[in-house]
Amino acid sequence: MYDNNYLAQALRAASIGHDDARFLYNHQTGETLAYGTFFANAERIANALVAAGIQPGDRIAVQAPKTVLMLELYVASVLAGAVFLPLNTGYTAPEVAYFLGDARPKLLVCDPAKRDTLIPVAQEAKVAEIWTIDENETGSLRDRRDAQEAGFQPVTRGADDLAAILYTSGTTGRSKGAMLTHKALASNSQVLKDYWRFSRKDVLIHALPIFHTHGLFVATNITLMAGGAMIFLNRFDPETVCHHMPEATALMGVPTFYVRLLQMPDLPKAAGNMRLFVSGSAPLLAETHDLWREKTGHVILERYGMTETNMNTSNPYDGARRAGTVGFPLPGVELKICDPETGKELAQGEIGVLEVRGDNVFAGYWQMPEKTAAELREDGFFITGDLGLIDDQGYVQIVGRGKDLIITGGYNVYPKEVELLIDDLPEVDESAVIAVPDPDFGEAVAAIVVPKAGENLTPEKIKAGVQGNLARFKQPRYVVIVDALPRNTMGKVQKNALRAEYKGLGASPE
Ligand code: MLC
Ligand code: AMP
Repeated sequence: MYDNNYLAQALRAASIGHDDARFLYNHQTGETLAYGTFFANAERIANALVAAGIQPGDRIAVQAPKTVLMLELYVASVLAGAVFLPLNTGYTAPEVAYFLGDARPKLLVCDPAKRDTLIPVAQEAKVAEIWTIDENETGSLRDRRDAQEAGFQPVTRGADDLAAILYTSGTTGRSKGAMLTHKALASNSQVLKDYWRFSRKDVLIHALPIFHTHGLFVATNITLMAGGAMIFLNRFDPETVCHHMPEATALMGVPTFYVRLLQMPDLPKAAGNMRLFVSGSAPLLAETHDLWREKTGHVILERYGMTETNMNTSNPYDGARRAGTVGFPLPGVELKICDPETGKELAQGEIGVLEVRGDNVFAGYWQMPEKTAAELREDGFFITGDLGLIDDQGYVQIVGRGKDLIITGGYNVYPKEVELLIDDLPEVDESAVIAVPDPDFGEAVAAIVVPKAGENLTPEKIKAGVQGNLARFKQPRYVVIVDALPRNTMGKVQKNALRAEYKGLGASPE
């Protein structure tokens, strides 16, 4: 089935002959969806896409709340040979304008509540079709799906064809679209399914957003490829997750999930029958790892990945899962530690930049050949920008980041993007945006701002000034007004000095 479409075939193989098996329990509606219905719905949507003129290779942008319909749209997009482009629901209209202008999708599917704001943005980017995801708006994705028959002959797609573009922020402030092929997605999920022993018996609690690698390509693809089931929550809520644990087997989350779950009195009892807890997208503190083991008897399995590469390393299923490490390179992934200046491979134990190569690695940045050439070597190794080492037992440890990046609750924020907006405010001379430790989100965004001479600048003015242009998670949680920024002899702002000076900000009340 779906034999001529590389990824669709991989996603469907395990459920052929099991159409009545449960794919998903929808916590929001209380409904259960069988595999057969899920794929029939995806086929209906694929028919609707083709009827609307979507051609192979066309981009389909989606900024919509987490619903099963969005998952069906993802699979429909694969079946129709289109390129799926999910967008963080937190992005403001100016941020969406950039993505649409860059990717030039033919269709935008959006939240009905955002339709009026997004129409002019989409028109500006010459997006041909704008559909709301659901609700009784005429022309919603749901209406179009329901007007179609199931049954769809997939568009032929091979290993190297694009299945998705995921935007990831860049150090210059301009986001880059990582182009992900059918093979990159299918091969990585296949490896993870086997490495983490996912099977038909598994029931995964799905509480992650589905516009990023973790929730879409790791959690969803693995479940589909194992023929397992998901308990699908529209957002993370520790109480609801605990409530569902007794009927589940696995959870995938960012470290903030585990920090918050540890505060639940019911956790030790609820976690009893679970078999696997996976953490990734940001560093898991050894303290959280240890507390989790103490309270639940389970050892969290930490893995390391990126939008550009999907998953690269994982702690073992059977062997020791070591706190503060991200385990071993996955089967099929080559990983080396290189000198940041020369790119030469370093000796075991030395700290350098992680470079990875394998089927999992992306095909380049959308319409950015220079950026692609700068980060993806001709021999196929991708320069991750993460700093780490391989210890004497082969475990990879991430010790820092060569790139100026903040990860807050699993979301990435590139300081440059925030600095550019703050610097544009009329009262501001300059700014530096840094990460400060945060007990809940791991890191929080802090802006250190120098006002223009004579200006009466307050933190509130800065926060209000960036609000309309930046997703909430990128907005500075802390703003400090200073007379000058520390600089080295070359005139470069010393962010390390700022990070040291303001490291206590996240511990004090806002
Ligand atoms: C929400 N807020 C955040 C935030 N999430 N601020 C900073 N960082 C975040 N991650 C804001 C809210 O808008 C709100 O603002 C305030 O913080 C408190 O919100 P909350 O109710 O506590 O947040 P909640 O909705 O519970 O969300 C927290 C979260 C969520 C951790 C559940 O952020 C989340 O699901 N993160 C997962 C991200 C993810 O999937 N990353 C994977 C990327 S893929 P206000 O103003 O209203 O108070 C990747 C590759 C890989 O990295 O390796 O996996
Ligand atoms: P993204 O661009 O959203 O895909 O984020 C990828 C980045 O998240 C990586 O480059 C790492 O810096 C970070 N990351 C992902 N998993 C881990 C982990 N387990 N430990 C430390 N950092 C991680």
